[in-house]
Formats: sequence, structure tokens, C-alpha cells
Amino acid sequence: MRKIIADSSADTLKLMGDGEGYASVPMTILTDEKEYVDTADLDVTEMVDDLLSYRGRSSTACPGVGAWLEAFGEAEEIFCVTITSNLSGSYNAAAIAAREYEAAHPDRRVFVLDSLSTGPEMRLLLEWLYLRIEEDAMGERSWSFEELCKGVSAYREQTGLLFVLESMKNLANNGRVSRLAATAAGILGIRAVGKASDVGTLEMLEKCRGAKKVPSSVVEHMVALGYGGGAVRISHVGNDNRETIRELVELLKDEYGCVDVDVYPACGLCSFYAEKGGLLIGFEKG
Ligand code: X90
Repeated sequence: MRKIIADSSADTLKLMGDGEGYASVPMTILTDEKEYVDTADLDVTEMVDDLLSYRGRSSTACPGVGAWLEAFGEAEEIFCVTITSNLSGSYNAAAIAAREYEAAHPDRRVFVLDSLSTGPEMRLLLEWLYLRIEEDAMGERSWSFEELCKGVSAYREQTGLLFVLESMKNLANNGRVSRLAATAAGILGIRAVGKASDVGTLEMLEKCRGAKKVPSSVVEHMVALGYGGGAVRISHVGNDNRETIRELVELLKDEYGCVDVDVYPACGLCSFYAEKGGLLIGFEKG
């Protein structure tokens, strides 16, 4: 049996089909008062509201080796996709779990892909794996373990991630971005637009004054990065951005002929860091 596994920064609790061949390993969000475990049971809206009025310390923790091992179950070929190893220990934990699992079961294989990104770009990588594994299971085309590893690694180079953030307080407080980079996003009405860099860090691109300019700015940056009408995945924090997202999707459809777009709420980890009003956009470059 083959299994795909991602940490919960992928905003993907279920992947397309029935869920047998997929698992999401939860991250944890911590305050002095509460611990939020990023599973299907987490009320993300409530967490985001709690955090808005919370003044104390808050942080996050990635899944440990044990959590990854548990998710592996008894699968024979396992494909893990993690948040960028430059901002989290998730990749490291998964890689250690992979070595342990392979040592305990010499006939089984585990591949761990560092997405160098998070959220909707991870969703694209997971869907790529899912569709190929389905194709193979249906006998439409065979995909060996090695081909899947190579294929998804190559696909990662063909995908990108943009973010639009109204606040970068939690990113700065937890050392994921410099205080200087975070300042603009703290000012009322200013949104920081940036991308996941080639090494999996936050790279600032532009400051957007007001929501009105967000859709065109996002599309411009996407096109500059190679977008040409391919698949787009958008996750959002809170519901204040509906109009912006609607305009963005319309632009992509009308001007670029995009037919494969999916919009959904972010799970706990990305909601914590992207904060209320945050948008994450994953897209294909070719
Ligand atoms: O291990 C942990 O505790 C998790 C740490 C995660 C830190 C960063 C999460 C970023 C979430 C923010 C905008 C997109 C950033 C793109 C990065 C390459 C979303």
C-alpha cells in the first residue's frame, strides 16, 4: 500500500478521495492559556478570534518523530511532504522517522520532500502525487517509487507560492522573519506581498496600500514568476477577503484562462502565522 502524508501546514486534512491513502500530521499552536492541535477538530475561526485579543506569548511546534512514525502506519511506500525546512523542524523529524522506519522494515520505502514552501503550494504537490498514484492503481500508467520521487521533485520546481499579509506579528515574534521586514504589514491598510524564496524563506516583493490593488498585484507577480494559466490553490484566514479573492479568481479566469482553481480556509498553523486577512496563493509556473 502507498500513502501520502503531509504536516498540517498544507491546509489539507483530506486529499481528494476517501482518505485511506492520506494522513495529515498535526502541528501545535501554543499560548500560555491554551494548546491548539491542528486537526479536523480544531475550530480555526475561534482560534483566530482568541489570538486577536490575546496579549501574551504564543508559539508553534512541529510534529515529532513519533507522530510521523505513527502516521506511516503499515504502508509500504510512503511519500511525505513537509513545510520548508528553513522555518520548521518538521522536515527533520520526518527524515529521522523515515530512516527509522526503513531500518525496521527493510522492504519498505519512505520519501520525504522538503516543499521549501507551505500551504497551497504543498497542496499542489500532494495532488500531483495523489493523481499519479491513482493512475498507477487504475492501471492507466505505471509509476514506480523512484519515478514518483523524481516527478514530484521536478514538479516542485514548477510551482510557486505568494502571500499577502495584513500582519506579520506572529512571524516576527517567533523569529521566522526579521522585525524590519514585518513592520510594513503592521500598519493599518498596508498588506505585505511576498513569495516563498528558492531556499524556502519569506521574500518581500511589494507593499500594497488597500485591498483594491491586491488582485492585480498578485497576478502581476504570478506572471513574472512564470504563471501561464495553470492550476491555482488559494487558502485564506478569516472571511473578510471574499471580495478580493473573487476578483483575483475572475482575473485568473478571464485574462489567463485558468480553469483549475480551488479556494479554501487555512488550517491552524497557517492561520496562526498568516493571521486574519492573510492569503496564500499556490500556483503552477508553466
Ligand atoms: O515548526 C513549527 O513550529 C512551524 C513553523 C512555521 C513557520 C512559518 C509558517 C508560515 C505560514 C506564512 C506566509 C507564507 C510563508 C512562505 C514560506 C516559505 C504562512
